[in-house]
Amino acid sequence: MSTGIAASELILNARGAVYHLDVRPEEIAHTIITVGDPERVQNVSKHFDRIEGKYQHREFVTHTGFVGNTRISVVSTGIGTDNIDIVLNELDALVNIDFATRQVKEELVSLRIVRLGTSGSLQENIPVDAFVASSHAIGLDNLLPYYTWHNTPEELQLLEAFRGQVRLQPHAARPYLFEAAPELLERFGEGFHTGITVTCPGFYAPQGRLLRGALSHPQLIDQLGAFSFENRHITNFEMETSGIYGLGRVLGHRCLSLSAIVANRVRGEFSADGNAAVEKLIATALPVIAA
Ligand code: R1P
Ligand code: URA
Repeated sequence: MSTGIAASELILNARGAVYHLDVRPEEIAHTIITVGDPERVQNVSKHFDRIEGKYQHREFVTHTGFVGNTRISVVSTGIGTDNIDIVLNELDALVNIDFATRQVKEELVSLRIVRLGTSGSLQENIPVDAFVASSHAIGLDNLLPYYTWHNTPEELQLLEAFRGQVRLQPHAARPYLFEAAPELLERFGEGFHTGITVTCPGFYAPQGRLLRGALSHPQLIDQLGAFSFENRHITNFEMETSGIYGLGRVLGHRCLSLSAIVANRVRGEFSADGNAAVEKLIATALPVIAA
């Protein structure tokens, strides 16, 4: 029998927990909520009927508990798809690799992963404090090109339209696209705008924001907002969704990203109370996720 995945690849600490998350297999649920801000973890878990365990290492805070009979873990990812690479791989390892033998299990678990985050709107009619459910994610970041994956014909058509309408600088990353898990997306019709979310590799110039310096692509916000293909539009942008949807596809997990809009980039407005909008998103989404 092989010795399994090497110590340098699947890194376990003295507690037998996975390297960055510091969580052991029995400590993680199969329904996962991800949030960017570590402080937001307690804002989700305070709605749990029972908290079973709390774990923390670096910016990765995990609370596992129950809403009714549904066991849920809420995990903070920090900002960006580079952190999503760590969180999605370690969540997958926790359920799909036997830590004793270091072998991939024969029966694989498909996690349900829902991001509850904040985002900037690219449409005048999607105001601050509104909610968006991401039907698709387009990645302008550089994470997924390090993996291989399969797209559906519909995804490839939409991606082709995007590449035709939004011309990025030649040295920028090549955009990629994935759809949400349909069975999760369909639960969030009422009270949510639905559309394509663009994931950017930064908050300032990669989202067309300029405090000082100069933008290489000053038309970015206009071009993203004007994109249209078969009545599909880009609603918003943020910094994690493409990595979650993309690694979800690679590893066989079902993913959805929900956002509270805190900035409207067309109107130049920012929410007067973004924390209240996020709190409302959590209170709205959690019972639906747990159902
Ligand atoms: C930027 O301010 C951060 O906010 C958004 C972006 O994706 C990025 O992580 O999400 P979170 O509020 O979930 O962190
Ligand atoms: N998060 C982002 O990434 N962008 C915004 O404009 C607001 C929140």
